[in-house]
Amino acid sequence: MTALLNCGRYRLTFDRPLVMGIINATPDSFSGDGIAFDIERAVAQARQFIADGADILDIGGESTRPGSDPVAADEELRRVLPVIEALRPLDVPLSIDTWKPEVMRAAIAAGATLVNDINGLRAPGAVEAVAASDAAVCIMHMQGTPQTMQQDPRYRDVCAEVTDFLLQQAGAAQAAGIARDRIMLDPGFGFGKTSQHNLDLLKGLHALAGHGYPVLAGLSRKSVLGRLTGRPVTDRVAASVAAALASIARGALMVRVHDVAATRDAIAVWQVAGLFE
Ligand code: HH2
Repeated sequence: MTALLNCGRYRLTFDRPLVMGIINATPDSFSGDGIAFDIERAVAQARQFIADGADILDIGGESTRPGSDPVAADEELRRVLPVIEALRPLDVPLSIDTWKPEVMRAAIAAGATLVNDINGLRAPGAVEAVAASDAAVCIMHMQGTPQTMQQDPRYRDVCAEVTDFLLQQAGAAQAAGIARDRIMLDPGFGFGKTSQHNLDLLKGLHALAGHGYPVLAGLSRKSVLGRLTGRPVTDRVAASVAAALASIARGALMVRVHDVAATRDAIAVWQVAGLFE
């Protein structure tokens, strides 16, 4: 049976791996791709991503790189709402990357149909904000907060702990009225994890995918790839594409990427070789 995700007026079917293109409406994202307050550039980037084969666009107004401070909800809204409004006519599913219920609600009202929550629906009111809509949700695992998460993260068994958390949050979401076919899970590569934790999660991704929820993987340009290759963030496209393919091989149905064209090309070759069944 083909997995699917109901995102408001869109129904995403995973008969092939889907690609989420990242639009960072921020001044300070870790990979240097932030385009805060430049709507024309956001629209141009979105059009290019769609032409390159993106299935969904993820719009974020708060950098969550290690050590970053949260931004106030009204500032985040000032960054993301004009972008959502400008991209809505492009008729591609839009995701809002936020953990704040007020941003979720306003973004959904403006046209977002997926809530991508790095905080895993833990903020008070977050579950209710999604439940009150017909949007889908991506529940991500993070240990700690972006300010502190890379200060000596520890796990007994990283795969088991991440999976337990995600299944518990997915259960709570369903109890609040969010149907199972509106839920996607993400282990949160780089969020409160050492390089070894990230690699253990990548190798163990099949176990998480085996629970029946679509899994999203976001390794694009992340520091674990810098550590593996010795390359700076500006020079990690090849490693990011390989990481996307590796996560698909391990069961991810969607990859969150900065480099849509390169990722799509690689997936196309991967598919004709019969590597995605
Ligand atoms: N990673 C980032 C942000 N949001 N959401 C999900 N579901 N999964 C991820 O792995 C993930 C995410 C960090 O990447 P980016 O948005 O490029 O950086 P920044 O937070 O600095 O804007």
